[in-house]
Amino acid sequence: FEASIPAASRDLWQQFGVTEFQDKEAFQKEFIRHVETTLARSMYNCDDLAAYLAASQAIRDRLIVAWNKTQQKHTTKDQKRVYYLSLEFLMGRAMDNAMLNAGVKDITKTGVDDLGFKIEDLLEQEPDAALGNGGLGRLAACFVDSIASTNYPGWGYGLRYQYGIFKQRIVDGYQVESPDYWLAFSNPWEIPRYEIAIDVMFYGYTRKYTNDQGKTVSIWEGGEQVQAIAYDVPVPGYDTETTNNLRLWASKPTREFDFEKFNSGDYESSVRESQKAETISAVLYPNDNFYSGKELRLKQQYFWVAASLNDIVRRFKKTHRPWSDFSDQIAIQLNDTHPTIAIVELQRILVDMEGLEWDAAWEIVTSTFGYTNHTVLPEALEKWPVPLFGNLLPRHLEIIYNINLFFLQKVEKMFPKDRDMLARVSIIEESSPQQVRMAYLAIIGSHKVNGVAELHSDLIKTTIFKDFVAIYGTDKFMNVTNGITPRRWLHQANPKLSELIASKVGSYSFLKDLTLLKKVEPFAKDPEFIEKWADIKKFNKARLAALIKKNNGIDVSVDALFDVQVKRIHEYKRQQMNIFSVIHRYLTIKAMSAEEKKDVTPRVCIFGGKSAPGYYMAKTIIKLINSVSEVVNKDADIGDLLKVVFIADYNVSKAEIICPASDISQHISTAGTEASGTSNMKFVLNGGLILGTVDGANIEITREIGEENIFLFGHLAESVDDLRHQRRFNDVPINPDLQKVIDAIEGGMFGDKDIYGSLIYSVTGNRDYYLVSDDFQSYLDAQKLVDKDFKDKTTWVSRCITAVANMGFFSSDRAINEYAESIWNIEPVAK
Ligand code: Z57
Repeated sequence: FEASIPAASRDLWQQFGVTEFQDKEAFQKEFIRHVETTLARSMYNCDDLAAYLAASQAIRDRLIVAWNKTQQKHTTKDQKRVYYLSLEFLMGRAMDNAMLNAGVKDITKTGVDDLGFKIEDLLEQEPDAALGNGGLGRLAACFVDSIASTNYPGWGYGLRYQYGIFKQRIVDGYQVESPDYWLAFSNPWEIPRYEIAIDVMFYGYTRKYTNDQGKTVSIWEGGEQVQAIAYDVPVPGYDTETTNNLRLWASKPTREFDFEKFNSGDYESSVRESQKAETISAVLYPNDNFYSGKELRLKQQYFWVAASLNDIVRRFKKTHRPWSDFSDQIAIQLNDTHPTIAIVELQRILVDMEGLEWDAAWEIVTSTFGYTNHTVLPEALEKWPVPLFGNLLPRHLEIIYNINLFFLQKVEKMFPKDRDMLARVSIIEESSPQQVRMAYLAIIGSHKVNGVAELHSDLIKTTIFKDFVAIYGTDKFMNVTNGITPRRWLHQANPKLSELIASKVGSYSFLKDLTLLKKVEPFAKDPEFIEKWADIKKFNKARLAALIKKNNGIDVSVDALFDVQVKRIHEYKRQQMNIFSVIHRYLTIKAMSAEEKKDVTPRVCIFGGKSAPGYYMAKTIIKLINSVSEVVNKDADIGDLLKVVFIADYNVSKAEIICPASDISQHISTAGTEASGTSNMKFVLNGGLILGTVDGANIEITREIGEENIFLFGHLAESVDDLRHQRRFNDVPINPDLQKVIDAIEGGMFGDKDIYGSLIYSVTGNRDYYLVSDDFQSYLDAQKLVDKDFKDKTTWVSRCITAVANMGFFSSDRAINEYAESIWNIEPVAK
């Protein structure tokens, strides 16, 4: 490598090499140095923000040293690597995680303490890195943590959005969005790599010409160029030196922007044009489980994919291996269809730029990619209009037509008698305009396709991808059940519970091998242990109660049952059903005598979650929750028997407070609609029980923890089609308890009834697509059982302990090991 130091000077480099701080004093020295130099402040003007920035700079230095060592080692060992392509990485805060994983939590805590700060206050200063919407983005964050913690060589590739998911405020009961400019006070957790600048083209046209071998080839002449600048985020593994890389791309104008205008004297408009380049990576699209075919979104996808592939190919070419080695060195995982254009881009690089034959190139492509599907909801499946696609990426569209042609020829040979098959599986949907079906392209271009929980993986094989199973056989389709990182979601979020568990396991080894939780199972019957467990739950509930008091001004009792539903607001997740049942509870309590009220289990119903800004129905649900909260909380007849709280701006760092504080959390999607869910895992791991439907990972959680430790209700996935049909074409009466709730809303109990017209119609009309009415009775029955069981505190806590003891399977380390073995074919890097 040209820039490496001559042998004669290397001793000196080694002698003065950076060392990581090993004790409190060394940390404090670094801290003060950063306050006084990096921040140009002093002990006379160092507030919590400056102290957070200085501490994070000191920790960042450590991460960078480890990052360098890891990258050097991985380059030398030259093993196969995985690249995880995700448009979302919902990382949350970095500092606490970095301290924990690097094993410097104690020395930094006491270190800042001596200097006049509280570590908790400093941690609070950090804005969340909220570069994601919900489950899919958080899964990617847990996965990079696990890839590092299990010592696999792997990078994440994503976009460095300047604006993360919007901030949510509640004004007059309604959601109001404001921009999340998370980079305002600089970001110590990234390393800008201005020298890694990759040109990315858009638009233009393709030109055919005859090459040296007399072959007619097509070449893309781009019309617009932007630059991708790399920003590297170190991802430290837990209790290991391995520090992997998350490379996020930012868009910048190219140096030679619009020279013609520039030279013709139109300076201002030339600069204005060039600034447009920066909008590509400016903002995260705020939709979860919903596709909206905006050109800028496709631009983001190609920009990020082109930069990442260019980077990957460049790294591969430095090894001087033959192209046939490509997939022995590189695995690329597609997180949903968002990066599917990578399949086409790699084929283009190999054929158009590197001169490989089509078939040889296609073999490399298909053995490199794996595709993870995260949803069966039709409105979430990406389909790009052909005219839009061909205009932005003309050469890619040609290549897609070729891929499709060869694929359909194969299918025709296999199924000569099935006349509709070709139209059904074609990458191009024959609608007007025609559409490119990205999921089909992803399947055809990958060697493995996986769903994210068992039910979901079965469903994709029998519904949306049925024909592809007939074509490729079942081996191509598999399941990898999601998981969560126990570092953040147990130890960081719930240090007291982690400590209690460690006291019985004998060490914190369960944070690396979560199946060791099994060792606490015998203590589910130990009164002393039960009492300690209950105290910790109470402590965590008090922590959440304080947050609620601060944010909502509502007093809640820690003795009440904390009932939590926090997740993106979506009709399929059925927050509307939850709030309807809260109204039912309110009406029931209101009708009770003083004597009857004595039997009521006091409850705090806690909601949280963002609605996509343009999702009218979800916004109406938020408004209803807040209106109910308003009425119920001030009703003197109710007192502490029922409180309703909507926690604004639910995000990763709020989840870290909320998950440890729940007694019951709700995961109540219509059966077959929630691919997996991952917050269900977080809540159980923190000692709460689930009220849920037979859907997604709830099913596997039940299998692991035992059906006596979960409250399941509702119709099964297999009945959903039929129930929808019944309601659509026969006169199915609405559930009478639900009718009472609707009467109350229509009677104006929660303000202007007209606000809720369409919401009410969505469950009473002849549609009720999400089966709220069909499941309502069974839901209320399950709620009743929860109320009853919560009264027996000892048994309740005992069930929670048993549940936690059996959650080992849901570590994202397990999920990553499954991907590594059955899809990526990669090995951990030895010490
Ligand atoms: C998203 O958060 C998920 C799926 C999507 O297709 C999109 Br777009 C966003 C979620 C699923 O809804 C969850 O059920 C799942 O647990 C999560 O992805 C991670 O797999």
